[in-house]
Order: sequence, then structure tokens, then C-alpha cells
Amino acid sequence: MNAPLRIAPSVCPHDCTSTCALEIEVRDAKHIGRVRGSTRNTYTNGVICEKVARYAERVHHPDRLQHPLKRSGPKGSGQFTRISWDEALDTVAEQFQRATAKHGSEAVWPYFYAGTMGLVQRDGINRLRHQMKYSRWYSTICVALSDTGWAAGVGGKRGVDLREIDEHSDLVVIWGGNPVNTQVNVMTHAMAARKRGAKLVVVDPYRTGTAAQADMHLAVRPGTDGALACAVMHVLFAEGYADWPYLRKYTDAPDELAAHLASRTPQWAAGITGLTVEEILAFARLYGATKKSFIRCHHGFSRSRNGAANMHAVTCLPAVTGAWQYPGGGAVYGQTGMYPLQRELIEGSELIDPSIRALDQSRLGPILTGDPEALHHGPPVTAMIVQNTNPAMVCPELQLVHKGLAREDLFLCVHEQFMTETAAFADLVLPATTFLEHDDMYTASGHTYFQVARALIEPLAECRENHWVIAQLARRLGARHRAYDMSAWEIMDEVLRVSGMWDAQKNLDAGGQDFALPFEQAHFLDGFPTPEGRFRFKPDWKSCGGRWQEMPVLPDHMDVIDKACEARPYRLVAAPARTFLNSTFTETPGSLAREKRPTALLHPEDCAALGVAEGDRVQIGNERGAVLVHVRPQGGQQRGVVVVEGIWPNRHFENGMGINALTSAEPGWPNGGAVFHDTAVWVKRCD
Ligand SMILES: Nc1nc2c(c(=O)[nH]1)N[C@H]1C(S)=C(S)[C@@H](COP(=O)(O)OP(=O)(O)OC[C@H]3O[C@@H](n4cnc5c(=O)[nH]c(N)nc54)[C@H](O)[C@@H]3O)O[C@H]1N2
Ligand SMILES: Nc1nc2c(c(=O)[nH]1)N[C@H]1C(S)=C(S)[C@@H](COP(=O)(O)OP(=O)(O)OC[C@H]3O[C@@H](n4cnc5c(=O)[nH]c(N)nc54)[C@H](O)[C@@H]3O)O[C@H]1N2
Ligand code: SF4
Ligand SMILES: [Mo]
Repeated sequence: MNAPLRIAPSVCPHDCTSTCALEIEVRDAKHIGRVRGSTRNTYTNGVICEKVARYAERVHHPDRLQHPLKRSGPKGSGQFTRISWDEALDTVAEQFQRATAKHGSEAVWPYFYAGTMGLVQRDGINRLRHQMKYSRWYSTICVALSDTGWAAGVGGKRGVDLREIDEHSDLVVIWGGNPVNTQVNVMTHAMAARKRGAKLVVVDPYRTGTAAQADMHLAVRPGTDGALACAVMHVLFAEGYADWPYLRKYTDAPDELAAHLASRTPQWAAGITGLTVEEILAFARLYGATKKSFIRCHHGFSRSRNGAANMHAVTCLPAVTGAWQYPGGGAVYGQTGMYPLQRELIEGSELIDPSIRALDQSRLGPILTGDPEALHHGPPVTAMIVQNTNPAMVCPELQLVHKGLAREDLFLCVHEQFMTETAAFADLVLPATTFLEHDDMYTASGHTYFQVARALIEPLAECRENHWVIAQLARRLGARHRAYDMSAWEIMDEVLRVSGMWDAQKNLDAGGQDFALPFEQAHFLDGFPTPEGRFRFKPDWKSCGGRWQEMPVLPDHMDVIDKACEARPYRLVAAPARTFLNSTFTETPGSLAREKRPTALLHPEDCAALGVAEGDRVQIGNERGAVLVHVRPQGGQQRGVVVVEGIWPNRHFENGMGINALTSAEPGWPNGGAVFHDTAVWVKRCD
């Protein structure tokens, strides 16, 4: 007879701002059944995405890595033989020591990202990095531009609690994101507001699943949101929608802003955004006339060279109308600044040596192919351990990434759950646990809960958690730290205690601790978290460093994008797919069946001009490379825009190079950040 099913709590660890509270059917010590959303968290409130509901497909996938492997064929051949953990770990330590002896410790670059968002398993790699003086980490692939742009005006990474919109907002603007694909819970709340009669506006270059549900869809040209925001503010000032008492009390330079915007007319913005003057006016008037207006700023529209400037421009809107003051009014982008976490024990931040170079995550291609500037004019990178990321698919300038990963003089160790395209380049592959097989704790960005989760099943075969691997390497490298003698649970417990938060068990029992701020603070009525307590129309870009001098003094259209031109007349948006999560889930049958194949969405008139119809093949290319995809004509986007959803495995493209072969590793302004949706390309019909 089957044992009764146990339903156990967990937390989704994937790189998604929803950080959903989960309920897992535990079938036995090794198997799970269905995954459902839990109502113990009132933001995620029982709703989860389809890919995680099918998690049994992933955790019990026959292709999960099970044993340490050593390369037995040429680099990238995918030929491996099984070895013991001891041999594997001894080899990594030896190779790191060899690289250090030859070129200095900066030749070693531990490379990680957010495959799991669990703080202990994700960030422990930094402790070892700092102790060993390995090259430091400049994290740019995801939030660099959006964080910079949000902080420029607001001052800190927090905003209004999105749960407010259900009952209070009269207008919800989803700006530069597609939550139907990427964070389904935003839609639950937006739809609750809409049911009450609130209007929904979506600003996105193409007709996404989100845009399809909107009352108004503003299909801007990619990289032009700053112009749209300025024209909207022009109308707000010109037509009496500006809240002057609010502006005088809570903002830094409203008179200068109003004067500056006098020339940023809807006509001006129409020329840049490709929208009509009527569309801009209609949106501006709707926004101006609705006090309880809420903007959900997403990451998507920040992934352009001018993305930080555009994010800042959009955050200025509620400061002009004073929407911040009202329940259901204001904006949010991320809430991670809310948690009082002291992370030293996890990251070893007290060990940081600022004289060690910090290499830019998104510039992996230039770094591994010896670009002196990318290397800060220092030694080459000759040894790496990769955890929680799949750069051979997700990084820009993919040809350079692959060329670099294939270097004979690079020692590469990849700790993974699957034989990803990055792992296939490795000298050593180590098998990793999933969140169902290890303990960890999670902040969220879309909401304000802090959540703890326990391992629910035994690790598959010889899979090991990240914390264990780092501790084992540290021992072999002679790096001592108390954290290496602690379990992940003990680290969590101590971090929570010193941070003044609930301890791990209490958090688990309560189903998460909510750090939502009281209304006054959440709406910045006690001041914005800038040094002078006011919202900044004139950001202190200088404090960001980098190319700050080129940033607009007041919100504007920053004309630094990869503009369409005669040779490359299209602008590519490399948007996320619904049932992949970056490159994760590209191995699960359910997701592959839904996404079908890499597809270019093109305006029907562009299809006609190119002489292509549904299902025909086109090549999309630029100076970096070309990819081959099938076409789908789709209205609701401008001519000259081409959208390819999903970071498909490179092998799904006929020439073996995925979409990031086209994207650029040039850093965004002012201080870096990847620019995945800022690419001029040509499109050609294939016969
Ligand atoms: N299913 C799924 N979920 C995911 C991911 C995934 O790959 N798949 N990725 C996860 C990760 S790592 C992150 S960071 C989050 C991101 O999630 P969000 O912050 O919600 O942002 P995205 O949905 O990525 O934004 C993509 C949208 O931005 C639009 N966009 C691109 N350029 C512009 C522009 O210039 N202006 C405007 N207005 N819009 C633009 C695209 O057309 C696309 O519809 O999602 C996470 N969730
Ligand atoms: N074209 C295009 N490219 C993009 C984007 C885009 O919108 N368009 N978005 C960018 C963004 S926002 C981001 S954040 C990056 C994300 O890029 P990545 O960080 O590479 O994200 P994933 O592709 O999900 O890869 C995470 C990997 O971590 C592994 N993993 C998960 N949990 C664990 C664990 O506990 N231990 C170990 N050792 N491994 C684990 C998974 O198996 C998976 O292979 O991609 C970027 N690339
Ligand atoms: S919506 Fe995001 S956080 Fe929620 S289950 Fe899906 S991937 Fe995980
Ligand atoms: Mo991301």
C-alpha cells in the first residue's frame, strides 16, 4: 500500500521576483508529486506559474547529473567519465593553486548567478572568493541598470506594496515587462483591480500576453521610454495635472523640470517613440486625471544602453502628479532594500580587498578572449568555478563566450543540475542538488516576505549542495572560516539572529516574515530615502561613477542606443519566454512542447516586404553573427521591430548559435548593465 502523501511547505528558488510560497506533495523520501501555490503568503496567494507546477518533471528528469565527471574528449565534446568527489575537488583545488602560482590570485574567477536565489547556496561562493583574493564580481546581467535608474530618483530599492492595487488603484500601468510570462502574480493583483473597474495600461514594444489584456497598449520603439515619460510629464505640467504643493514639499527641482519639459512635447516624443501624438495625449490625460495611479516598473525596459535614464524618467511620473500620496498610488520596482539582513557570515564581506579587480559578469566573452580593458589590464582568467548560471546561453556576445570557454589554457569546473551548454565546455562537472534537496532562505523582490525552506527529499545520487562544495574546496585551499564548519541551516539561523529577524524555525513555522512597511513609509510621506529626503528629478549620477557625465541632468531621451540604420533596419527584442526561466526549464518536456521552436515575431507589413509568411525561415544578423529562426507575423508592434522570445539552447538554432550571438556586451550607461533588448539587426529571407 502507498504511504499517505505529505504536503510540505517550500519556496520557489528561481530567479523570479515572485518568490512564490509553495506546497509540495512529498511522495516518499526521494520523490515529489504536484507542486501548488500556498495561500500562506498573501502576495503570491496560491498562484504559481505552470512551469513550476510541473516541477516533478525537472527534479526527477532522467538527465539530472548524478556523479562528478571529468572530461575525456576534446573541450566542448561532451565526453566525460565518472570520477569520485575527492578526485574532483582535489583537482579543482590544484588547478586554482596552479593558476594562482602562474598569474596571481586574480587569474581565478568564481562565476555565479541566481539559478537559485537562496542566500546561503547562492552567495557562499563570494566568501571563498574574498578569502583567496580571486577576481571580484561586478554583477551586471540583470538589475544593474534598473537598480541604478530607480535609486537615482527614489533613493532606495523599495516602493509601494503591490497588494494595495487590488482594492485601491484606479489605474495600473505595467511598464516594460510582461508579467504574464515572467511574474504571474503581478497579473493576479492587476486583474483584481481591473475587476473593480481600474484601467490597465501596458507599455511594451510588442503585443505580449500582458498587453493583450490591457485597456491601452503603448507599443513604443525599444529604448525610447524616456521620451514617452517626458512627453507625458510635459502634458501633466501644461494641462494642470501637476500637484504643485506635493512637488514643493517632496521633490528637488520642480521648476527646473517644468521648464526643461516645455520642449519635450508629444510631437517630439512621437518622432522618437513611434507612437502617435493622440496615443501619448490619451495616456498622459488618463494618468493625470487619476490620482490613484500605480506604475509597476519592470526590468525589461531597462535592458538598453539608456535603460537607467529611462527607468529614472518613468519614476518621475508619480512625483509630478503626487500619486505617491494615495493608497494604491505610486510605483514599485523591487523591494529587496526592505530586509534588515546582515550577510557577512554568508559572503565574508569583511574579507573584501578593494584592490582586487572586479570583473564584469556580462563581459565574459571579452574577458575570456583577452580584451585588455575588460581584464582591467591585469592577468588573464585561467581558472573558473561556475555555480547557478549558464553563461554559454545567457551571456551577450555568445561567439566570444564560446571561444573563451573552449580555450585550452582555461580550467573550467561547472557545478550544475544538468549538462548545460556551459557544463559541456567544462573540464570537470559536479552534480548539484535542487531546492527540494537542500535548506535555504529567500528574500523577494516583488513582495516583502522573507521565507525559509527545508530540504524535503534526499539528494539524488551523489548530488551535493553549493555550500558543501565551497566548504570542501576551502578546506583544500587552506581557507578557514567558521561558516565552513556550519550546516546551511546553522548559517541561516545565525544570520537571522544577528539581523534581528525571526529565527529559521520560527520563520518556517509561520510561513514567512512580512517586512511590509507602514503606509507613511511605504509611500515616502516621511521623505524619500535620498540624502535630502526629496525625490530627485536631478539625480546624483556622479555618485554612480562610470560614464556619469554623459547622463541627462533632468529626465530625457538619452540618444545612445544601437539605432536602426540602413544596414541594420530592425531593432531586436530578445524577450523572456513563458515556460522557460532564462535557460532553465529548456530541458523539461512540458516547456519544450509549449514553446515549440525559436520564432521571430514580425509586423505583417514587414513580413510582406520581406516576402515571408508564417513558418518561413529568416536569418537575423548583425556585425556579431546571425541566427536562423521561423517567422510568425503579429500585429500590435511597430514596423522595424523583431521579437524573439526565449533563451533557447543554442542547438535549437541551425547554426548552433543562440539569440545572444546578436546581443552586445557593451555596458549600459552610466555604470554598466547588460543591454539584451538594444540591438540593431538585419532580417533576410532564407530560401
Ligand atoms: N517565464 C519566465 N519568467 C521569468 C524569466 C524568464 O526568462 N521566463 N526571467 C526571470 C528574470 S531573470 C527576470 S530579471 C525577470 C524579469 O521580469 P520583468 O521585470 O517582469 O521584465 P520582463 O518581463 O523580463 O520584461 C520583458 C518585456 O520588456 C519589454 N521590453 C523590452 N525592451 C523594452 C523597452 O525598451 N521598453 C519597454 N517599454 N519595454 C521593453 C519586452 O518586450 C518584454 O515584453 O523575470 C523572471 N521571470
Ligand atoms: N537574450 C536574453 N538573454 C538574457 C536575458 C534576456 O531577457 N534575454 N535575461 C538575462 C537575465 S535578466 C538574467 S538574470 C540571466 C540569467 O541567466 P542564468 O543565471 O544563467 O539563469 P538560468 O539560465 O536560469 O541558469 C541558472 C542555472 O543554475 C542552475 N542551478 C539552479 N539551482 C542551482 C543550485 O542550487 N546549484 C547549482 N550549482 N546550480 C543551480 C540551473 O540548473 C541553471 O542551469 O540571463 C540573461 N540573459
Ligand atoms: S512565478 Fe516565479 S517564483 Fe512563482 S513559481 Fe513561477 S518561477 Fe517560481
Ligand atoms: Mo534577471
